[in-house]
Amino acid sequence: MTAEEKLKNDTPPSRQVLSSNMASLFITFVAGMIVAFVLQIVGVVDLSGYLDDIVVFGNHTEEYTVIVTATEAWQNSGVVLQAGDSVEIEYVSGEWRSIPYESLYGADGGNSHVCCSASCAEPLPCDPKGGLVGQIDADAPFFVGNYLQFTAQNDGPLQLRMNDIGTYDNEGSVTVSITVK
Ligand SMILES: [Ca+2]
Repeated sequence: MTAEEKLKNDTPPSRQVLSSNMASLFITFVAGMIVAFVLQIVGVVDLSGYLDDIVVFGNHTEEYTVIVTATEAWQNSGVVLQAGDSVEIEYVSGEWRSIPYESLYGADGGNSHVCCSASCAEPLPCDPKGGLVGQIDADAPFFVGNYLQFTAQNDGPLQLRMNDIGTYDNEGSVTVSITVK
């Protein structure tokens, strides 16, 4: 009898079963993590931009809480809209700024610079650089600020960002609530 066989014989059956179940659970857990990771890599789900508090009500109203960071360009909110959806985006909390040393402000952009000339590269040059802007898929961007209600004109993922191109020197983040009916 090898040492391994002896160990197995010496181990009570109940412990062998427990050990087997634990191994199955662990393998299932690891497999689940791998699937979630792969889905994130291929863009089927975006786990980075939003919290896990998605609530679905009986009347098909969905609420999402999303964090938008100042230092990244367009961020997938994780909310996929369909044409005809009634959408509300509301600033909840958080502060950010589009350049160092200016005062922090919320999603309305405070008194941040408005560029508004032919050379400007912001998504919406005639709105404050520090304001929250949105976009469905790669369509025309729109200003969100502290609150926006609109009807989606086309299908696609809702994307959000600060209305600033030079994101490298930005700071902070804002949290918004998104309601889709
Ligand atoms: Ca900036």
